[in-house]
This record gives sequence, C-alpha cells and structure tokens, in this order.
Amino acid sequence: MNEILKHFAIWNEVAEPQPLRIGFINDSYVVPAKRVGETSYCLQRINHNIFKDVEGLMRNIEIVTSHIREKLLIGREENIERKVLHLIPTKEGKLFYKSPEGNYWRLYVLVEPATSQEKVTPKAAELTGEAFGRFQCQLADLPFNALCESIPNFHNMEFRLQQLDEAIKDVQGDDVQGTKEVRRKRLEACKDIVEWIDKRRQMMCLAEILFREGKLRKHINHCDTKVNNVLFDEAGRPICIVDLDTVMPGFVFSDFGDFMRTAANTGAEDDPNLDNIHVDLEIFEAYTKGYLKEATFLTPLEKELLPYGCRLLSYMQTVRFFTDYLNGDTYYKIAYPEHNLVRTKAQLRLVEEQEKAEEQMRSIIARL
Ligand code: GN1
Ligand code: MG
Repeated sequence: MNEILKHFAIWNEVAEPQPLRIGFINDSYVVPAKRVGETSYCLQRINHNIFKDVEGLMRNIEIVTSHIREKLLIGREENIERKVLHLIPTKEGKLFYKSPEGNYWRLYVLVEPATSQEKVTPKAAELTGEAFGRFQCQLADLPFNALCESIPNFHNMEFRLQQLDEAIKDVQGDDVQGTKEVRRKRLEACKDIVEWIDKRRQMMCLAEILFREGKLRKHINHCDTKVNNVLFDEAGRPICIVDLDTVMPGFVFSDFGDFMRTAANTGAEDDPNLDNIHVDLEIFEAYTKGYLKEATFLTPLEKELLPYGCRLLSYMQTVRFFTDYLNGDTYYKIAYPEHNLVRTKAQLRLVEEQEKAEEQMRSIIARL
C-alpha cells in the first residue's frame, strides 16, 4: 500500500494504512500522520465493477467539493478543511491513481476529530437536516447536467424495477451450466415479495413520469444520504458530508427520503426483528425542521412530495436488496448468506410503516 501512496502529492510523513470498515462498496483505509498534529489521510480503492466511469465520478467530486469550498470561502467560514472533503491529487496532477493491476485509488485529507453514527438524536437530526439542506442549496446554482451520472440511472425507479425483472427472467431461464439451483429456490420461496413489489410499481414510478412531463426538475443530489455518510464533531454536531461517489442529478426529495430511511427508522436497515421497525416521527420532525429552514429553493410540488420521497427510497432499497439476493449477492457486501433477504424484508416493512404514517408526516410538514 505504501507503493500506492508514493504516487500521491502528500506533504508529510505517514504511518502504515489501517483498514476502515465502513460502507458496502469501496475499501477504505486510514493513513495516520507519523507526527501528532500533522495531516492524516483516507485512502480508498474505488470499486470499479460498480463505478465503471471512474474519470467521470472523480470529476463530479472535484466539481462539487471546489464549488462548496468556494461558497465557504465567500462566507468567510472557519475550519473549511473540516467542512468539505479535500482531494489530494497524484504527483502527475490526476484525481486518482490507477495501479498496474488495474485498481483505482484516491486520497482525501482525513476529517478529524470526527465520528460517524448509525443513529441520531432529535437534536442531531435537526442539525443534519440543516446540513443536507445547505448542501443542496450550495449546489443549487450548478446546472443539473454539470455532473455525469456516476452510475447511470442510479435512483431511477423504473430502471431498478427493470433490473429486478431481468434478474427474475434470468433465474427462470435455461440453466445450461447447472448453476442456478440456489437462486431458483430463493425466487420460489419469495413469491409473496414479488407480488408485494408489483402492487406498488405504478405509484413508485410517479417521479419519473412527472419528470418526463416536465412537471418536476432535477437538482444536484448527494444520492446516498444515509446517516453514516455525515461526520459529527466531538459535540455531536454534523461537520462534513462524505461519500460523494454518487453526487449526481436527481430529485431533491429522494435525498430527503434516503436520510429518513436510515435515521427515522426505530429499527436497523437490516433488522432481523421486524417488530423493531417503525417510523420515528420525532426524528422525522426534527430533520424536516432543519431541512426546511435551509432548503429555501423547494417548489410547492417538491415539498408536497417529501413523504413520498421517504417511501420511494425505502421501496427502491427493497427492490435493490431483493434483486441482489436473486442475482446471488453480487453487488452488496454481505455478512451472512441470507443477509440480502433480511435487508429486503426490513426495508419492505419500513415501506409499510411509512405508508401508515403518511398522514402524520404530511401534517408535520404543513405545521412546519
Ligand atoms: C450503498 O456504500 P454505502 O454503504 O454508503 C449504496 C447505496 C445504498 C446503500 C444501502 C453506490 O452505500 O446506494 O443506498 O448501500 N451505494 C451504491 O445501505 O450503490
Ligand atoms: Mg457510505
């Protein structure tokens, strides 16, 4: 790994990289400074099976981080190094290094001291709502097509359903090599899930339809606003939004919904006990309050669709986990064989809970 580090334009001596177990997609390492008080780094191997256009992805991150840094400078903010990610280029001035084995590496300045969390308190949720509202606001003056889709159709519900249909077709198709047995059994045992998904198809593709009709616009979105993609300082205040691989054009309410999917859920994303899963309305209210304060650019329709965004993202995640389960677990890192099914069921239950809570969510938004 020191071989890799040699290619980056770092300015101080560092110690051996340590693996950081976060995220389902990339591999991350902390590269600690040798001397106290000097800069440490975060080294990441980009999963190029998932991110096929690494150039485009890194260009996106560079555009977004410089745009935000400029806004912070204009606003005369302090501690800018901790408030926006800082990419370290290679010695040749590139945004990433491609090793002879064909791996793609990038290096950030490590934001510290900072922690990430899987759950938040209502107070932290309100501040995080402000942080994501500000993030979208800071990017609102970039034309939505200034960035590429680092994963084409990433949050496109029609496309995600199409991928599910293809997975099902593949499982049911000829098994010339005799390798489909496990996946067939999986599909056979999950007919009720397929039916459940089918029943909601039309409703959940509404955003794409409205976009085609010209009634809904796209913004630069984060597209992975999970709780654990925000870094908090020692006092529990959000300081920096991380995991920018998926910044791209999208619907604003889907960023809102993805945060609620992970934070306003009394259970875990992969909770094996479905009775744990309910909408946490206190977190919902706190986050919404912070978000609406900062997201001043929302149209009435976008505001109206905020509760829909919650359901949409949980439904999308149900479909994505389930598709991966039927494909034989090729996309998400799993901790045990049935993990993707457990995740599917937990997200499915969350959608049902969000359907029940829809009216309450609406009245909270109206009140705020
Ligand atoms: C993945 O890498 P991570 O864990 O932050 C995924 C998101 C999903 C999420 C589900 C590029 O995010 O889209 O919502 O898992 N990222 C990608 O927890 O697919
Ligand atoms: Mg992440």
